[in-house]
Amino acid sequence: MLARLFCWTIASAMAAASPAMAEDGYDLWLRHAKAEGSMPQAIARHATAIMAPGNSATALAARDELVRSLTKIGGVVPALTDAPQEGAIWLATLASAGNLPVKLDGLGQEGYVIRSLTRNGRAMTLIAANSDIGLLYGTYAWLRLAETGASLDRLDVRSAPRVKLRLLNHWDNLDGTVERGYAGQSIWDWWRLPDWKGPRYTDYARANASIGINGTVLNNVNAKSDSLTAPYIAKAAALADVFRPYGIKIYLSVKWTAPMELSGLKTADPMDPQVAAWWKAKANEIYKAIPDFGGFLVKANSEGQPGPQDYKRSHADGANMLAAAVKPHGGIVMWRAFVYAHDNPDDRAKQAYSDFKPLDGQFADNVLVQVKNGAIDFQPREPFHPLFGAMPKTPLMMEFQITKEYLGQSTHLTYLGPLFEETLDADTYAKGKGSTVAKVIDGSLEGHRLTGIAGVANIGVDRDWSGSIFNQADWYAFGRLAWNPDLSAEAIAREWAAQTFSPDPKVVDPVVTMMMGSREAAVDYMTPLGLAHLMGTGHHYGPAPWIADLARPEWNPVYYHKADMRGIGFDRTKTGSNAVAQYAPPVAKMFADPKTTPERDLLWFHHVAWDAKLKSGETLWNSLVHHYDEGVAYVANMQKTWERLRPAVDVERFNQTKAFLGIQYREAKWWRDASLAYFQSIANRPLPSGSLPPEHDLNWYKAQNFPYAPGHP
Ligand code: GCW
Repeated sequence: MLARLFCWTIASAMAAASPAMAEDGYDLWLRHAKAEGSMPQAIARHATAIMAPGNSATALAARDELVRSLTKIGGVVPALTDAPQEGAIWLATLASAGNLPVKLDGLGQEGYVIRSLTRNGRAMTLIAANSDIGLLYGTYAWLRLAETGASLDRLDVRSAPRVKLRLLNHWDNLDGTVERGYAGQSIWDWWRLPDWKGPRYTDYARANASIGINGTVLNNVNAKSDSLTAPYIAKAAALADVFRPYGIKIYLSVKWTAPMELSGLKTADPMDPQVAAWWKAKANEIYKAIPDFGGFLVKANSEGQPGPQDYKRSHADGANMLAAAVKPHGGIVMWRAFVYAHDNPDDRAKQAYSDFKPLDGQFADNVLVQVKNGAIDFQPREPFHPLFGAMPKTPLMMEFQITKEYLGQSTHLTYLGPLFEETLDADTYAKGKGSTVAKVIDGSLEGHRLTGIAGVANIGVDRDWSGSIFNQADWYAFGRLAWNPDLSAEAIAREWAAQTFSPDPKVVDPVVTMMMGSREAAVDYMTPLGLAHLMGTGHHYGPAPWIADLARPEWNPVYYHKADMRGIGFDRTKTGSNAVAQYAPPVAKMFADPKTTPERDLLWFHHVAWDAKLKSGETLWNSLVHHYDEGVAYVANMQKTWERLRPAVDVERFNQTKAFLGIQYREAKWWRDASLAYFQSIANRPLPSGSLPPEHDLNWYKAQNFPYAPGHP
């Protein structure tokens, strides 16, 4: 014990002696700024010492995290103790403590209890769990409470994750590029792995564990077979070793034709015994190197990727063959439902449902079907995907996009918490009122035990990890909602802002206000009233609603907005594609009628006349223009709010956000002006009074060209 204490004292003294680190965002929400006002005393009173008898790598990580953070917050190194002490934090599992004064039933392996109690006459805080990983999660939860200004006197918290698999999906390529990545190159240094395991990997694991993320898919769903070769398995194993103490398992995306590409098999037909044997052997090889390997993620028969349908087999045939290979090892398969075929003329929004709904009940018990939040593709707003609630016998895994392909890429401040929340709260009515998407995902609606949620990561080698300080909030919000889908986006924003900037309400309140309306603002300046998919080709940067000449109809923005002399919008009712019929009857009925369709989804489901009157009494055309105006005005307001925060935020992070808000303002205006220039050329109506004409004519906007926009594969 003394030796341990000694090491920590030296390490912390060195940390304290080093010059203050630049506020470059590297520390994320684990920044642990020196507490101000009465907070340091309040925290110190409840953290006089740490009693942490466990000695697994995970238990030590929990203890070290406490020492590290408390040292930074209070400037004093907390002592380690073996005996109860007034004000100590006691980290205990049943195994490490012998017996515990709290009940841990129902918490599973990952849940925790935080309880203020008295031990041998001493007031202490117990963090207890059934396993060491629960202790680590409890430790982060206590720190979160402490740093967001919660009272630490009478704590009585019980928490367990509602969703079993809480995963990041990295769209990282083996050459270091990141598909739809706006935060620099991949953090996986494949070239120097497995020998060099830089410190960033541990910090990545810490950040994820602090918000409860317990798995990561290392490579792009547009996968290369090479990631399944022996050298790459060894590299993945090295990462798994770093992540293991933090409760994070690794998974790999696989390319369907890997057996042909790597071993010269003549086919990848899932019913071919040789193919099945190849995958079994491959799974055995992986599990030998990574005994707790999580499993496979598959994008098949989607956007040019090969898959079982190439052999006239179904998605279920394909998924089940892979599932059999990982099953003996406890692995799972996540099979993506993001499909739309080049030879299917039906509404793109209907195709995933049409393909997958008939397969309900056919998937093996270790398969999850991974469904994007909406039926098209991570747009600023989409109604919830009709598959949610429609496949009761299959565990459906949510796929959100944390990286902001369609919401302003790296620079726009568009907090995604409200988007995630809106989808999770949506009512599918699959089993009557209250059958929310959250209940589909957490398994409670149909009694599924295998449950999952994935977020496409926004992480790269940028010092701030996510391309901007505010993008970190999207990663944070994803993790927090994955743990508990009922948390509110606003509460999460408050936590994040307090830890990232300062718990002072004078900072938190305006920051949260900016964040909470920011996604709606992006909807307004990009695709208001249910419009979608109007961005530039390929790189998806900026507006291009006029594009009409791409080979596949559903690649063209005009396919989605269908603006003509009469009006605008995609008729998905009976008179159109009838996509509404894919929803449960009460939802279908609501979406079938423009009067009962929420205005925010209006043009997603209906082609509406330019002069139709909306609820506000305005015509559709005028309302459209006003939404564009409001979106731009919101960004201008964020700029003002941020300027007022100058005295409260360090220079480096203040300046980055200020510069990015400047870019956002320019681009919001560009989206508005270009879209209105184009739609006005079709609608032929004047702008309502008070709305300024676009800065340039339509041809100017059409001539913009961005060959080097980032993130484009
Ligand atoms: O959103 C689209 C992206 C592609 C992506 C695809 C998918 C990984 O533009 O870059 O490919 O979705 O989710 O498979």
